[in-house]
Order: sequence, then C-alpha cells, then structure tokens
Amino acid sequence: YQTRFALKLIPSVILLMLSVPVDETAQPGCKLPRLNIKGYTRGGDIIVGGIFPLNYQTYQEDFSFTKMPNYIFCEKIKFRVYRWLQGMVFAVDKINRNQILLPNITLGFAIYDSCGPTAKTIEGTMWLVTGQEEPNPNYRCQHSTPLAAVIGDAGSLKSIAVAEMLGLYYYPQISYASSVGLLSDKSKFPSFFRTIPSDDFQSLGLSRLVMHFGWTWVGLLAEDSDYGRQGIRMLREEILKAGGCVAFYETIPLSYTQTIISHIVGVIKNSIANAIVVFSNEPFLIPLLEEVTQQNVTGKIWVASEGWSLSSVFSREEFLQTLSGSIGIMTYKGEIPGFQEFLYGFHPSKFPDDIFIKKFWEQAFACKWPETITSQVFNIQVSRDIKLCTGEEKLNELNNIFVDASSLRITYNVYNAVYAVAYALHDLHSCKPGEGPFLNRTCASIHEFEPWQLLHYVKNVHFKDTEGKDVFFDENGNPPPMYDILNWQMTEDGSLKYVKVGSFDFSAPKGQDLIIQENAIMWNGGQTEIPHSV
Ligand code: TCR
Repeated sequence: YQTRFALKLIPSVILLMLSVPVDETAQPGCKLPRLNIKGYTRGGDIIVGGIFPLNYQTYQEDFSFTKMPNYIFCEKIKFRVYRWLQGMVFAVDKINRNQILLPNITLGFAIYDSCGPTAKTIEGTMWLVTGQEEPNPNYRCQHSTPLAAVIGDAGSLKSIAVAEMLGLYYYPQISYASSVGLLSDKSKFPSFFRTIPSDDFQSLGLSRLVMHFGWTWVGLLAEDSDYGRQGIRMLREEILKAGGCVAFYETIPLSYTQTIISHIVGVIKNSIANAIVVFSNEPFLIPLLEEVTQQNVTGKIWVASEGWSLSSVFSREEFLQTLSGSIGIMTYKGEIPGFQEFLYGFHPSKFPDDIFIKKFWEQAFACKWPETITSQVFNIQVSRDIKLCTGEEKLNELNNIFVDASSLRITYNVYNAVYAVAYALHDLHSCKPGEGPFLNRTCASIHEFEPWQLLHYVKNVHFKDTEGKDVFFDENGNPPPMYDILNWQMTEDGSLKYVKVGSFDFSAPKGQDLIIQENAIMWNGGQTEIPHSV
C-alpha cells in the first residue's frame, strides 16, 4: 500500500501543505538560485556525513518552466530506512561514550535525506562538503568543523553521483548498500568504499546456487539499471560457463508501463523454465509481481537478489501463493548490542534535533502533533478526524519494521561503516611524529587534516566488529564477500518468515564456500523435494 501510495500523485490538499516557499532573499549579485538545505545535525569536533533515502518520492510533472519548478515531493518516511539512519546515530553515540576509541574527540554528524532525483543527492553532498546551508561549491570555511567522511548513499545510482563529487576532494565515502561492480573501479572512484560486498560476488553466488540445484534452464529478469543489468550480465556468463542455458532474459522498466509488464508476464507464463532469477530492487519489481500474482502464475521458483530479498512489500499476504518457497540471497546479519533497547526507548523528547522524528511518530501512530496542524488544514479537514499525538504512544507495542532489530543487515553495514571512520580517525590520531605515513614521516593532526590523509587511514583500517568478524577493505574498497541464503517459508498462521538455509563465504577455501542445508528448504506449495528446472 505504501509504495502504491507513493507512486500515485498526492491530493492537492497535501500538495498545498508541502510546497516549499521559494526563498526570495537570495543575496544580491549572487547568480545561483539559493539552495536552502535542512538536515539532521549534531555538533562535535569532527563531522561524519550521512546520506539516506529516507522518504518516498512522488512527482508532480510540471516541466513548463513558467514558474519555479517544484515537482518533487518527499513524504512518507520509510520505516526501514529510518532504522538504518538511527543505526548511524547510535554508532556515533556509542563511539563518543567509548573511552578507548577516539578519546577526547567528539564526533558529530550531518544527515541528509536523498529522496528525489540524483540532483537532490548532489545538493546534499554539497551541503556536507561546504558545511553550509547555502552551499557554494569548493568552499568550506576555516571556522567550520572538519568533515571526516560520508556514509551512504543506499542505491548505486546515487552513490555513483556522490562518489564522483567526493572523489574530486578525496573525501572518504563508505556506502552501506551500493553494490554494483562498477564502484570497485578505483581509477574512477578513488575515495569510495563499502560495507556491502560487490555484486560480482553475488552474481557468482547466484549462479552457483542455480547450478547446485541442477536448474540448467533458467529465466532471467533484470532491473533496467546498472544494478540489474551488470548483475545479470555476469550471472548469465557464469551460468553459460557452467553448462546451463538461459530460457529468457527480460529487463524490468524503471517507469511503469502496462504493455511491458504484460509482455514480461506473458514470457514467464509461456516459458517451461521454472527457475527465475531476478536482479532488482524492490520498487520497480512491485508492478511486475502484482501482475504475476493477479494472473495466478504459481509453481515457479523465484530466486531473489539481495535488493528485494528482504522486502517487506513482498511478504504481504497477496504475494504468498506466488512467492513462498523463494530463495533469496542477503548480506549476513549482525548483532548490535543495545540497539534493540535504543529503538524501544526511542522518543521525540530524547532527540529534539532530529528533524524527522515528529513526522515518523505521526506516521507510526497515525496521529498528528498539535503544532503541525496548520489552521489552513484544520479548516479543510474536519477536526474530529484527526487523532492527536500525546507522546504516550508506545513503540514497543507497535508491529513496525522500525523497531524490529531481529535481523540487522543493512543497519549493520551502516554501523560498521561509522566504526570504520572512527577507527581510521583513531589511527590518524595515534600517529607518532617521525613514524608517520606522510612526506618525511610526518603525521596529520586530528584537528586539521586533509581529506586524502584520512583516506589513507580508511584504506588501511582493520578492526573486529561486534560479531568478532574482521572489518577491512580490499584494494578495491570492498569488504570480504559473505552472504546468507534465505528461504521464504509460509508459516501456519499464513505469514511469511525468512529461514536461513545456507551461506556463501568466498573467503573460505574451495568446497567450503557454499553451504546449503537442503532439508531445511520448503519449496513453493509446501514441497520438500527440489523442483526441476523444466
Ligand atoms: N544494492 C542496491 C541497493 C540496495 C538496497 C538493498 C536498497 C541493495 N540492497 C536493500 C534497499 C534495501 C543492494 C544498489 O543499487 O546497489
């Protein structure tokens, strides 16, 4: 429902509320339109930037340019992404409380919602780099706190744009979810790192999975983006190399058209291939799988890339007949001690600087804060329809993905990314004069370092995470490639649960890299025998 909502144009009443007033007070003599950016910030000795695609975006198409264009609306917080964001806040707090890691240095942060087109993400990056609400490129004032690094963005499309800009200044960037292979190219993205493995490994893993089950005749679907196309291209090569065949290959459009969707569903129905590997992110796949469900296509084995394998949308009841029994690949899960309590105790009164928290609260509890109700809206809507928020609402009584810390995967990547920055800063700070890595064995100063100096330390960072696993980046800025294999099983009460049925660890010796517990898998229709590919 949420995404459906997001795809539709919102009623004009809400548009009225949301349209941002155009700032008429741009300084005389300044030619650039004034950008006025708001984010969630907290002060400190050093700032860590964060970029998260927090809100759903809606478009109101008006490209007439007869007035100042204002066609993107960001509304409705994605609860899961808000949890990722809080993972960053939690990590920063924890590092600041840690007496051993970065003692006497307080980390602050500046977090930006990258909802909207890539241009908005660039805008946010300029805000981080310049440290000003009116970001003038190439200018960060002497008196402003140094920016250490930027955590984000999620999608590769945006991260590539950010990386192109940050690469210019050599600011370290660590993404928690951008996985396309392209970002491994250090000649193009010299300051990019990530805590999610590169898709090259995922493609390899998916092909091994398909071959393991003896599915030699497979259908392939790819999101029409670098993520989908690059992922499927490599998967296809691997399948062919292993002696398999591709029954069909279709791309899923980024903007919805019924003709293409019907065409793809037709191809799936008419093909005798049972196994279908889908390399896609959640939003673009929704219309296709809705159509598949509507046309009652069952008995297929869906194999999910990690872009959609934990999507809450597809665990809805209407998809269960079609999708239960699916196999998904996902980055491994980690524990973050104390995070569950942090989420349960999360409350607007504790985080007055969080510019998103009130909206989140309203959405989570379907209420309105008295102060957010403008008199205008009050007049339009009947006031008795509005439930007021009191602050007494209890998050732990809510069945909301935000408070669910039972399976932290992307959140965990965020957490480790922040720690990587902290450890790099710590190493920079611990440098002994005369033994430093820079010219004439000098060190950098924690109070006044150049972005490339910190980059040196991020490249070499190495620490143990809360799971005891080693965190480091290889020469391409990638973490050790490890994945879990999940099986989507229908429970007795008719809901979906994700059961771990195996894992990939590409750093393990050959033969031990792929582990699958076949007897733990439940296939579509409740079968326990491995289905055949035709
Ligand atoms: N890489 C995708 C984005 C993405 C994502 C996710 C977004 C991945 N996994 C989970 C939301 C939730 C994998 C990309 O574009 O690189």
